Amino acid sequence: MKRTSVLLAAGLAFAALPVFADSDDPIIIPIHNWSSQIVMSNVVGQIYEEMGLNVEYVTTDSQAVYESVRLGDVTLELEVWEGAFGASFRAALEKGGIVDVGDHDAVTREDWWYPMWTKDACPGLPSWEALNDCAELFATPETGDKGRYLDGPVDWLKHGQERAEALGLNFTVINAGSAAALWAEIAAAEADKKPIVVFNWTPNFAEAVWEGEFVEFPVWVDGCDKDPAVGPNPTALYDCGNPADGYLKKAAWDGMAEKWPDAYGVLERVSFTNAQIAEMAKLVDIDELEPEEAAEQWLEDNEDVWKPWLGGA
Ligand code: TMO
Repeated sequence: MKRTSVLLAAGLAFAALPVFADSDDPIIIPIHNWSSQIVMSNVVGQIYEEMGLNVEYVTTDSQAVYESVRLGDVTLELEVWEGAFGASFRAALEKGGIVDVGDHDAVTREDWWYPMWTKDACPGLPSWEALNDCAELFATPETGDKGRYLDGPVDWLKHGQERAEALGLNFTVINAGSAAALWAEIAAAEADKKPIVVFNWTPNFAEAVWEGEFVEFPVWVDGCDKDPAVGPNPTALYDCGNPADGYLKKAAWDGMAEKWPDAYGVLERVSFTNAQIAEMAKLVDIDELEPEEAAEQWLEDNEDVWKPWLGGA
């Protein structure tokens, strides 16, 4: 409809040619279950609203979202973390309908992590082999004589137990129900400095609260999740850590650039740093703002960062 009006206008007089206007249809932004993604989605959504565009937020599964973007059911994804979502993103790219809108400045890591007091009990850390030698320190009634590893919610990482098996780890992988359960686990262990190993990531607010380190697993090599020959165990998949310097990408439905050209231009220019993303998480997880308020606050404090992204829009 907007195309037609442009073509009609062009036929009448070039001077009257309207700029390609973004559609009035809502830009649909998916929301997941960790704070920085929710705040960042609201930040970009509020920028779009400032531009006069319509925005709708939908809560979706963080793996299935790549299929939703590909089909145009949601318009974009602001936090494609390589460790957790690289495989789903690559699979969607192969099928078509989704585009890589480039990288944030941020460098990411998502993996097994321990608060520093754990190292006092298991001094060979951060090596995964040393962790394995200490497995009994992490045993709980729930895991018997095996160590307990508290992984993230099931939608983040799909192959924790397979990795444990591929590397012969004496650990049982338990999935947390929420990000909050991970923070509660660390906080509870802190009082008596109980050794724990949990899923964590960077950038995140947690690094400003608890000193800690990632476990060093065999280095991630592309294909580790597809080809058993890749990684130290020649007969198993998932025998590598997640990327230690992973990307954080933006993705969009491949119809977005045509339907909302200004919004797409902004999305191309959007790029958050590690510090900015950690701050977004902090506004919710420590300062306890609602995500919408956190986004308002962030926009207010960072005009010099985001105003240039508007470009000519
Ligand atoms: C997807 N996450 C950033 C929570 O690892």
